[in-house]
Amino acid sequence: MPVLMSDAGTCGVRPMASQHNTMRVVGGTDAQPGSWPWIVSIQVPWRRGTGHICGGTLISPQWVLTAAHCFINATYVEMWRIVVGASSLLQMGPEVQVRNIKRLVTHEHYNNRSQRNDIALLELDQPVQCSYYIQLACVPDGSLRVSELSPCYISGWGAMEEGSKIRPAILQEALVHLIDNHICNSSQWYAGAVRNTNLCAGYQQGGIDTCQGDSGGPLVCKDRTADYYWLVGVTSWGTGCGRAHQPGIYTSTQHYRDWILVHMGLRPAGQTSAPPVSASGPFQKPRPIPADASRPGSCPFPRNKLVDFFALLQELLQVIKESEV
Ligand code: 4AZ
Repeated sequence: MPVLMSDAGTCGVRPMASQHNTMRVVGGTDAQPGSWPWIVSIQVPWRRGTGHICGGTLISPQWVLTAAHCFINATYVEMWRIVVGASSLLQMGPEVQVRNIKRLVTHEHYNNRSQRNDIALLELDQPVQCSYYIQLACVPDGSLRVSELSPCYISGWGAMEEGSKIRPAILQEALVHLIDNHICNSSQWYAGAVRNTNLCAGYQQGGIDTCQGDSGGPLVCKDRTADYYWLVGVTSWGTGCGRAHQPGIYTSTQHYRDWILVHMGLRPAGQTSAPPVSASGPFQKPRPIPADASRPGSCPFPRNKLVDFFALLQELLQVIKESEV
């Protein structure tokens, strides 16, 4: 039998994206349902409104990657809600799956003054089932040349204006540019506060940015050669929102891939990854973080994407056949 995919399934695909033109956050637009199938809303049920406080990203059926600073002074974390597969937080359809947190792992060297190592993992009480609305993001290793990727997108249910207390019901998305850390660290910008474990993304002139409530959520970039997305950043900090020369700062996930694997129990501590040459370089393949072998739930490649692929292949064969006669 021909094997089309590994047991680990897939990551970084947007099964619903063909349904809309791929074309707030500040300066963003409403995302279509299923546009960003790895984003989750982290909610504190006893807070007013939806209780949304941070975003996060599904990286395996039972694990969410988010920001450590979302959990400063957190209490009763096991009662918080993780909402997966949603677009509107006020009208959640049958595609939405809600989980509780079984375990919170914040980075052991997170510093809340410098925001160094602003990264955390959440283990869900039950794995989610992947669907057209729920997919895993791909976490790159150190060999991916992230600065060469584009386009890149931010998304979240955070404030649409700096200082605003109103939160959008519908997920907001925006296109952003990666900005070189040297530029971000110049004197009129962040003057050296941006580390090499950070990414800087947005616009020199401001206007489009993440904001309060977007923290922990994804910064993703499309692979250069194929139709899938890499989770390159976790929304971390910035001065205000949408200000000129003060773009959003993200925790660079590729620097933490080993930390992630160790804390998910998938790699013994101390063992560092030296990816085989075939798996490295800009053409790194999208590898989902493998699911715990003792538990169900990989993310199968979406059927409609395979159907699209075979339809295209058939068309191509037809063209070749016709050009031969
Ligand atoms: C925040 O407070 C926050 N403009 C997140 C992102 C940015 C600023 C603040 C970036 O969670």
